[in-house]
Amino acid sequence: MTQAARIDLTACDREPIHIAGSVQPHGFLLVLEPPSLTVVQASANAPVEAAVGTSLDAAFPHLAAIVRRHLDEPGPQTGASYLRTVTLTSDAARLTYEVAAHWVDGLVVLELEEVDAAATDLGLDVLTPRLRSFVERLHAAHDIEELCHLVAQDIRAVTGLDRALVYRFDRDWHGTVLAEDGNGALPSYLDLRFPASDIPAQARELYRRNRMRIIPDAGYAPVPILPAATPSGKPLDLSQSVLRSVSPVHVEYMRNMGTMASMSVSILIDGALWGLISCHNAQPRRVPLHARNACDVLAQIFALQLSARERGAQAEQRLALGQVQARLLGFMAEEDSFVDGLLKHPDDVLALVNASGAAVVTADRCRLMGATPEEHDVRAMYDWLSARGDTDDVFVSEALSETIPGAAAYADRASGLLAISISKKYASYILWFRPEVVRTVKWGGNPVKPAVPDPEGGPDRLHPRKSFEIWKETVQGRSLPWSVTEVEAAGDLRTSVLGIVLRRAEELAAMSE
Ligand code: BLA
Repeated sequence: MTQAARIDLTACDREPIHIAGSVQPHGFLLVLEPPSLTVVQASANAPVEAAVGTSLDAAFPHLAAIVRRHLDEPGPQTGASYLRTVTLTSDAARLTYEVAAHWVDGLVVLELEEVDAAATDLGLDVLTPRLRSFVERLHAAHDIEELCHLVAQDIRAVTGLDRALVYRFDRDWHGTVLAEDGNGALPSYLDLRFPASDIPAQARELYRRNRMRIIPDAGYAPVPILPAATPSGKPLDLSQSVLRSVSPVHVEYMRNMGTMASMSVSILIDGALWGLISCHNAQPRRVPLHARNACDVLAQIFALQLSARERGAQAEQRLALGQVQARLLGFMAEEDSFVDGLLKHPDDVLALVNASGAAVVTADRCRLMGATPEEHDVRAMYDWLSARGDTDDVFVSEALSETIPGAAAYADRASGLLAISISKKYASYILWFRPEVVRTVKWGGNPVKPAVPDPEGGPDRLHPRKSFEIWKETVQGRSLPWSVTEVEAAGDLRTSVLGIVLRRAEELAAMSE
């Protein structure tokens, strides 16, 4: 797919979005140098009282006292921490703000978002029962899809946005919408797949480090942070900022999608980005900071439940495959040649990795079980594997026709291959096969053209695609993927076989002494 795209998508990965140099206008930002809390940088929309060079104590003493109280407290590991709500009286107005703070290179970054008087406050009395009910429903959920659906519903209820999607990344960083909740104002994207380039690598890394991202109005004009450099001469790192200005490519993407506001919460499992809860509104709309914090808590509870379920499912499969493995060990021990132990129990050999065919191949013999390619094709596969010379690893492929010449001819029997080498000395393998599973993937727009070059010919400027019409792709020549546990089971069998062979060799040596 990527070969067909002639445009260079790595330009997307290179955009330094963490040093945007500006903020979105729904709040203002101050950079303070402790201990004096002198303003060293400010967004151009900050009140005049907090001009660069003044001390926060002189500008807003009440706010300065709040900040000082938090200076020594360790903040959260990721994101800015919400301090509290303050009312600031300046020459221009008397306004109430939600204040967030974080540290960057020894400086305190304060971000103040105006409180929308019309927004409902999510006090503890509202939040606690909601969280309790959420946790109870999560526990009762039957599967991961139901979990995803519940979190989409609750996040949408807390934010009041038009649509909430649970978006999971795959191994290639393409993403699929697993669950959705919406009020019908925006189209459904349920089950659609989106190409990896929609969320480039550095954006994903940023979302891993800062779980919350909000864009209240994709039609905004960025507000510069002045002066551009911190006192140490560097651009201000906005990775943990809540107001950070957005990549222009992404703002355009949102407008093309008909979404004027968005909020994304990252789902991390074991520190890695599993997916996003991505919410949208057709019209501009700001989700207040305290509601975003509530969403972050919901998302974290969801992530814990998710990882517990995924671990549970893995443990169950490990146990089941472990039992098959134990039986096979017994069968192999009963026979003079371990190969006979396997050949007499083809069902268990296949069940060990949920394969539909298998082969035990040595230099002079090729023995087949279940649905396999013809013997000469298996032999060609063996030749290909032995030519690789790598006998340590489990060889895994889910698209054999892309790897082994001529494999397309027997895709119906072997599109997936799992292979272990069972001798350190001679080329001998156990191979397992899985048939082709033809699938139709529905993409949200043509994945071959995820971006278009700048009509003006700008060097580094790309534009996102304009159409998100469903684009169907028929995927051929692929099997169902081998799971981590299945690959482990094959690896364990390899260890056992090598052990048996070694023991037999030692026994033989001892007998001949
Ligand atoms: C960011 N792209 C994003 C974000 C999402 C998507 C969710 C996070 C910001 C947000 O919450 O709005 C993509 N939005 C989606 C997807 C769906 C959705 C997949 O609704 C599907 C349902 N984008 C492009 C191209 C480039 C690009 C070609 O299409 C690069 C040239 C860039 N996307 C891009 C960048 C960001 C981004 C740079 C980071 C924006 C930022 O945080 O500054």
